[in-house]
Amino acid sequence: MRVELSAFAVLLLACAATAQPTPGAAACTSLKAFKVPGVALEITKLDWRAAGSTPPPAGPGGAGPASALKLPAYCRVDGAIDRRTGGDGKPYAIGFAITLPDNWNGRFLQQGGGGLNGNVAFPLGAAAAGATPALLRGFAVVTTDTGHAGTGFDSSFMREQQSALDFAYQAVGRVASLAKLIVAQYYGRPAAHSYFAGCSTGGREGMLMTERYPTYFDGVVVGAPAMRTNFSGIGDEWVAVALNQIAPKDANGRPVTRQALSDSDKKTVIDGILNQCDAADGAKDGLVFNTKCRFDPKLLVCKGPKVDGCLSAEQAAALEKGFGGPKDSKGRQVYPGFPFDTGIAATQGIPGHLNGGLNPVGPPFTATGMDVDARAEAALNPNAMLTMTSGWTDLNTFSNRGGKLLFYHGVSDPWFSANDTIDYYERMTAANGGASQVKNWSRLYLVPGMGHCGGGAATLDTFDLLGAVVDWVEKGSAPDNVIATGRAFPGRSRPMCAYPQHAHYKGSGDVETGNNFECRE
Ligand SMILES: [Ca+2]
Repeated sequence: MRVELSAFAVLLLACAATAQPTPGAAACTSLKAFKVPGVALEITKLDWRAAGSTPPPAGPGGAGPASALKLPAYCRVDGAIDRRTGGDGKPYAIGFAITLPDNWNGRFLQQGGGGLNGNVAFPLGAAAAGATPALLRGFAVVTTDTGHAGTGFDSSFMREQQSALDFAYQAVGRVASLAKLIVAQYYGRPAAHSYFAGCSTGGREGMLMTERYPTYFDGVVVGAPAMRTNFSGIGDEWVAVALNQIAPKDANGRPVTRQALSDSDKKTVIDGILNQCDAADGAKDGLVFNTKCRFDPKLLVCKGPKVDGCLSAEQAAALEKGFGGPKDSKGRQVYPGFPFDTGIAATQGIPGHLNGGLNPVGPPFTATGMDVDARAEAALNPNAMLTMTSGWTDLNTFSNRGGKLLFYHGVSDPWFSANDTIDYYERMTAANGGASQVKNWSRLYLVPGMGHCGGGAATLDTFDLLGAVVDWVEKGSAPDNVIATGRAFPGRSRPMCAYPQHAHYKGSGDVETGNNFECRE
């Protein structure tokens, strides 16, 4: 009997061991004692969750289809590095969180932030990951507040020296190093490959990883990077100013930017863009893939009096001026213009420029004039320059060690112009041996109809560039066959073509099917 009991006990233990995933809850708790010599690290919370939980609703920087997701079993570690009292007397620390799935795929992903950060987003890895965020694929995922706590666009932390440096570039590097050590400790071996993916501020951080930390990551996905907000702000306001000059005024005498064109006029413009450019990619499908097509507002000017269905000469001129971007008194382009695309009258998310005037980070743009020289001069203040990632283009350490870099940008993005990312990509290409070399490790994808980092009434904004960069890094398989789909067009697919190519209809076969499109210049 005693023997039978012992056998039973062994069986129970075996069952418990089987039911207990590896590394599991106990391993999660054991990270409490994790220390790195010389690092002021606090582990503030350890939380193991069984499979089937759902992530919290997406907050700033945590974009993704969070609510419908069922997460795998994971250990979440929350922590803080370098807790201190700042030069402004306020408390600071670099907050971070890392999710460590039981069923680990051997990979590490750092998730980029959003806006001015200031919060630790749920480490999910949803950016450019199609329908399956990184955590669900088995990546260990880390996020960080980059060194300050804050909400919205309160930028007061930028006046505290170390906090500004942390937001600008130091915190992401520090968190990357530390997270890799936690991963190695938890699983008993380091991650085989490391990735970074983010959009907007997260895109800027991705660029940092190729420019300032070129040995840290094997693959980086950069979406709509906030690479020089000091200049994009001038570009945004420039469009509003051009429209304000012809806009009706409110009761307080302030121009109402979004009424420079009536709803009917906005439709006329969008229809005009489609009439002039939709078929330039071989298919009249509501998506303008051939961004070389130049929409000309002048072709929409009324032949007689202004009526619905055509534009006044002043409206056409304002569009041309606004979307052409600001130039200084010497004729130098201070910020590229914005492309004419089908999402420029968007009302969802950050409104398109035709519904603009609503400055995303401050009061509405009501000016009817702009001293571009003075603004360009002011943009060069050291604090604003600190966060610029548009200058450094030679990525030889990153590329020579096999790093792969993918960019994506919505053509209808009203905040940061896709043209500015094109400009960086072309300068980066020139600085790294030209297109014949750079195509071996970097690509840029333009997404027609897409707003800032996602969304749009007519766009295919679901695509898996995370999987693409993994395949490129680990299998040497270049991202030539990435497919985009989207809620706006159920059943439709298109290939993602690397700039300067675009998805072009072959001329026969189902126009809904991506297979019937090819990449052409
Ligand atoms: Ca088309």
